[in-house]
Amino acid sequence: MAKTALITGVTGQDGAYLSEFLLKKGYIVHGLKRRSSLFNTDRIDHLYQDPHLENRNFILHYGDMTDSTNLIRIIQEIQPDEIYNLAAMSHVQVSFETPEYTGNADGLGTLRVLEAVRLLGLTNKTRVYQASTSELYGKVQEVPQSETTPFYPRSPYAVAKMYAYWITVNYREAYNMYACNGILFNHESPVRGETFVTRKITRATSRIALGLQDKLYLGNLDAQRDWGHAKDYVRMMWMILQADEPEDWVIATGKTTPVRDFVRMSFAEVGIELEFKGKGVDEKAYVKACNNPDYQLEIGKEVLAVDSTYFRPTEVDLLIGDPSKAKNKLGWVPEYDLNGLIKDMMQSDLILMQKDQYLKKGGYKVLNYFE
Ligand code: NDP
Ligand code: GDR
Repeated sequence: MAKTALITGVTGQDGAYLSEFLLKKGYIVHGLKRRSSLFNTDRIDHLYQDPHLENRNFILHYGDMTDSTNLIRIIQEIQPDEIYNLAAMSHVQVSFETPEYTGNADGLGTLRVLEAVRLLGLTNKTRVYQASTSELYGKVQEVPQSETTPFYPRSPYAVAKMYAYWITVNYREAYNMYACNGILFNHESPVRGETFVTRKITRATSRIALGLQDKLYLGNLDAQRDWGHAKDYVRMMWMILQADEPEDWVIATGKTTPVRDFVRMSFAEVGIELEFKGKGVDEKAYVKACNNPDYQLEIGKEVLAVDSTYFRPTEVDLLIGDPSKAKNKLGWVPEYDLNGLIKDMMQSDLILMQKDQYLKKGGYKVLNYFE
């Protein structure tokens, strides 16, 4: 019999990759999507199945993490073998602007899922994966960060996720539920949200190379992140729920890179060498060499400036994960390294931006993206 999974946050980066992965494994996949005034299913449109068809294996339900009646009804209807709780207001900076909502959706939302499983008598059937995060480590206590490193969350997002982490542990211990935290470090892809730093960089690099944008504005260039590819990380979500015992797991590459070097590597991918000058808010980057004849960038052109509006009230300076436990016990071997990730993102964004270039050449107005 095919297994049934429910993915909350199915329209997000990880939801889309995980749906593809589980469908390939023969699962029946149900996804929770929010009502929005415009279509919000871009990332999963290739998986869409006509609701009038019988025997569908990819089924979407309207829902919201802030509405327990809705979560209880859907879980009762589906009786899932596995729940992947990926839905969250996931932007750290935005969480400073919407702290209460973030606490409700990311923190209490997790409780609502766990409690629905318990109330419906599914504790022996349904396994729950909770999307925990390296943001829990926050202010550096120890490097590299492992399953035993103390938490010190530094944003309303991270504090909400800390509640979600511990309520997952508590339901496991109190009710003998199979509930696990995957403490995932940053993972990116061509469908990463456009306002996260990596995608902001690969989009802007493509636009600058193609003459569609002059400059990229960023915040803290010194922050260091352990970046992996989302495709590798969703495979681990599944493996975590297949383990004999429910446990918590760090998933990371074990390497860290400053934001500045991510910029440098993205530009290098299209043959543009950068020179960084200045410090702090006065730091800028200029074209040092342009080795690709397709791009007409002047040497010395300023392509990056720091804008302090992107600084956060409290920052997480350094994340570097120790994935030894997942490597040894689950056989975690990522396929992508940082170069491979950047190549994948740049290739995809160049193609996307070439469409804008054709429009511009045809006399149509193309928008600038600065956020
Ligand atoms: P995204 O922001 O791309 O996706 C988040 C998903 O949650 C979207 O489908 C979004 O819907 C949905 N969502 C947000 N709020 C609600 C709500 N109130 N009710 C229902 N659905 C909601 O995140 P990622 O895919 O990158 O991340 C997946 C999960 O993993 C998140 O919980 C994130 O916090 C966590 N995480 C992510 C990491 C990363 O590096 N990507 C690392 C560690 C943890 P909509 O599309 O309508 O906005
Ligand atoms: P993060 O990702 O906060 O680590 O959370 P993000 O890409 O937003 O920031 C990474 C680092 O880059 C610095 N930065 C900027 N960030 C953004 N977004 N925009 C900028 O212009 C910019 N300039 C510099 C940030 O200050 C930060 O240090 C992500 C999310 O996916 C979370 O949901 C997840 O839990 C963690 O990763 C692990």
